[in-house]
Amino acid sequence: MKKEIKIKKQKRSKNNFIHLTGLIVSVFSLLLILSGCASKELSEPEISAITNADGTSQVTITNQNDVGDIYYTIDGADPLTNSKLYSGSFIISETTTLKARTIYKNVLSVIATQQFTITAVTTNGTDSSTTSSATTASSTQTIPSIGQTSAVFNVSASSALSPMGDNNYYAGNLIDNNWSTAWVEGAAGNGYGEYVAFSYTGSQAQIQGISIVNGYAKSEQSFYENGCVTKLDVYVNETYNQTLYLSTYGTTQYFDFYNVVSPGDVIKFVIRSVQEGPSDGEFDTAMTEIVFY
Ligand SMILES: [Ca+2]
Ligand SMILES: [Ca+2]
Repeated sequence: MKKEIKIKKQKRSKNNFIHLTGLIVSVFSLLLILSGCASKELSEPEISAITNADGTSQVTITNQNDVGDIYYTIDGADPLTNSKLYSGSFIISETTTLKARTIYKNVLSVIATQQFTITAVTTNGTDSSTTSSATTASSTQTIPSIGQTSAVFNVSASSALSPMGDNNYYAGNLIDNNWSTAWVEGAAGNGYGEYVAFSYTGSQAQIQGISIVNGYAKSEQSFYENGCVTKLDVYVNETYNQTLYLSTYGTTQYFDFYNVVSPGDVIKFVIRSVQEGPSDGEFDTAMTEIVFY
């Protein structure tokens, strides 16, 4: 009997050993899987921004991964874990470069970078003209430049909708840094072929991009009551440069536009297709802001 018990005990301990080995193998596999996850690449975070009426930018950064925290800097340095930890949207009120990345354990994502140019408007965008034809206004936009820190544009349009009540729809509304005002084309039809032209009156400057607020972005209602642009052809001094494909929403959209402009250069935006708003006898196509940076 004693012998039998011994044998049974031995068998049991052998089973335990097998179970223990299985457990170690499982734990080891789990560690391998976990370390595999940790070394996986992290996607860079997505930066989005809304320009406030006072010209400052409300910035939101979104983690594109299931794991990790977002760290960011606004002094040009590459973000690390000793940088600011992102905890919610924030305001940028000075021209600066925002850099952000996702960090999880020892894994760093690629850095997402966005240049913010806080525009200083020194002249108002109100037109003295009361006609609904070509209208002009000028604005000072701060852009990275060669030899100077600001650039001056005059803006004019092929047409503008006639003022209604206290509201006007002149081209100057594109450069007044105010989301409550918009340029609305005044031509018959949906605005195909209508344009706004920015003529540069500063000294030589380097432009890196264009930001556009499409449609009549004053309110959700004004946005849906007017058309917005889906395709905009850009011409520099009457030479075709590129076509911008705009999204049909009323927040800031950014486009690359590397160009050196000299005094007298004209950058023209021609409407090539639109998303029509409801017709009230005419289709009205609007844009709220265009800024070079
Ligand atoms: Ca405006
Ligand atoms: Ca029209």
